[in-house]
Amino acid sequence: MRFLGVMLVSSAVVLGACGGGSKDAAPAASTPAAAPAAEAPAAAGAALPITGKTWEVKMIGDGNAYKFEPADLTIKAGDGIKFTVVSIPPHNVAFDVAQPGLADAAVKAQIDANMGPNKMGELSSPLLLNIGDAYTISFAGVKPGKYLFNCTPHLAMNMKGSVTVQ
Ligand SMILES: [Cu+2]
Repeated sequence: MRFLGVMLVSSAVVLGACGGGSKDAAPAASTPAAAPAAEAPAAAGAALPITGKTWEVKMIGDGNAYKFEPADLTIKAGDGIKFTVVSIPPHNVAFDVAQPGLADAAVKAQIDANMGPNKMGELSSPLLLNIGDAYTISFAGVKPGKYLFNCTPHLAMNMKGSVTVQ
């Protein structure tokens, strides 16, 4: 009995030592736990494919004027828009992240996800460098509303448009 008692005391000492050691490790253990939370926003809003009509918008420049044609479109939920370079590239499609229509973070995340992985930045398509290049955006999963976009290279020349999702 005396021997067993010594064994129990020894175990308690060992456990105590381990307990002290784990305090030092605590900050490291909390770091991995915080990482998934930081990545969560990037996972919000998976891209959804077009389920309805694909509308056509031309991207046009003639040296004096730069425009989307048609500049304003009204589409239905699940539709998409195919933007095609007709003249004087480069053009792109960029949604102003600060516009009132995108105050809803879910809408912003859905459009951004639908714009695919090759964006120049949030809500900003890659530059289309050649005549005939096209870029299609699905508006599936995007709540009804009016969303304004522009062409980054020609924003100063008022190359702007809008899509109203019904
Ligand atoms: Cu342009």
